[in-house]
Amino acid sequence: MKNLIKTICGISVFAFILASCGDGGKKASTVDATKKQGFVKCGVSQGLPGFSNADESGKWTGIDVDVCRAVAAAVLGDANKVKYTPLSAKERFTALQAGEIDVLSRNTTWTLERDAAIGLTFVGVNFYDGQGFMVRKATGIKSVNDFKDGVKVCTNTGTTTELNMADFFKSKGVKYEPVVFEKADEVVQAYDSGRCDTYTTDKSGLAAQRTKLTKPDDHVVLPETISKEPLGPVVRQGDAKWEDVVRWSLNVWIEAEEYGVNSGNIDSMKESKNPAIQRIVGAEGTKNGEALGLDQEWSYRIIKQIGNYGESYKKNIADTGILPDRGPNNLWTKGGILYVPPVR
Ligand SMILES: N[C@@H](CCC(=O)N[C@@H](CS)C(=O)NCC(=O)O)C(=O)O
Repeated sequence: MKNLIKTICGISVFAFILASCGDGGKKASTVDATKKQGFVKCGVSQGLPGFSNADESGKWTGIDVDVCRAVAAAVLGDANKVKYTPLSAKERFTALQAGEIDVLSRNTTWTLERDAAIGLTFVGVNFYDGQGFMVRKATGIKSVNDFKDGVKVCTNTGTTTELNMADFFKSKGVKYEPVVFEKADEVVQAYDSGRCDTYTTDKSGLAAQRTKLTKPDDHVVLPETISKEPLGPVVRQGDAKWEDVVRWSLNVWIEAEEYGVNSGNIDSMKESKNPAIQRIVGAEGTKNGEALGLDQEWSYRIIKQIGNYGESYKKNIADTGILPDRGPNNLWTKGGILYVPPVR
């Protein structure tokens, strides 16, 4: 009997949760909470140059940081109104589930399990990546096919990297020795000090972390890519209004580049006769802000204060020498795969 009551209670609690969250969450209110607290609660990495990285004064920059800045510009009118919480790969999802942060923008791969089974929602992709391997040039290793039994592999725990690495070596029939750490800097140090034969993570991560090695030029990233790592911002499931705000802040940032709207020309673009551009800049009579529950200037502020996606890429990733070539992260109109739904 006791058990039966427990079960019934269990179900009713579950049903209650479903009833309150299962309507698509239009009434949940991270947008309102954000306005009240006056800043966006943004989860970032513990330091990954080009993506999310703090300088000595504590100023965060990077293409992942710019996603949170865009949301702050849209919702609060000021891209600087962001509180950053640095998180390891292992901590990041619990922090979002627990409400410690409201958006996770931290080189995080969109996978089925993360999207469907842990109460989270991926809103899009801000960087298309794939997993690679870095080795010391002196090893003479030129390809992943050169790895032999006993190869020591350094990486981060709580990542897709760990899983892909296991799949990869299994499929090759190579016995490998994983050397895993929670903090990325521990991985860098271990690899730099020679504890591992290779360092594996997203290729963007390898390019960024290579800059931290004692002698970056002594190392090379192998040509093969062993996985798909679409990286993008994540929110909690069940708050569709917030999800939409984050998704369309990301989309307009990318679409602005497609239509040649940037931080330098946006004021003159307000006079454009092209309806697509009028929608992107929030010109007179456009209704996108209203649809999102924001004002008409939400997208204007994103582009004016942060610039478009291309400007962010150039500043954070190309000009810093991390990945000068845009590769797949170029617009679909320029040979890449960046393609966002239309802002209309
Ligand atoms: N994209 C992969 C890997 C993400 C990841 O955490 N990579 C490490 C190595 S680049 C990292 O970001 N470290 C930075 C940090 O922990 O602050 C995932 O989502 O699981």
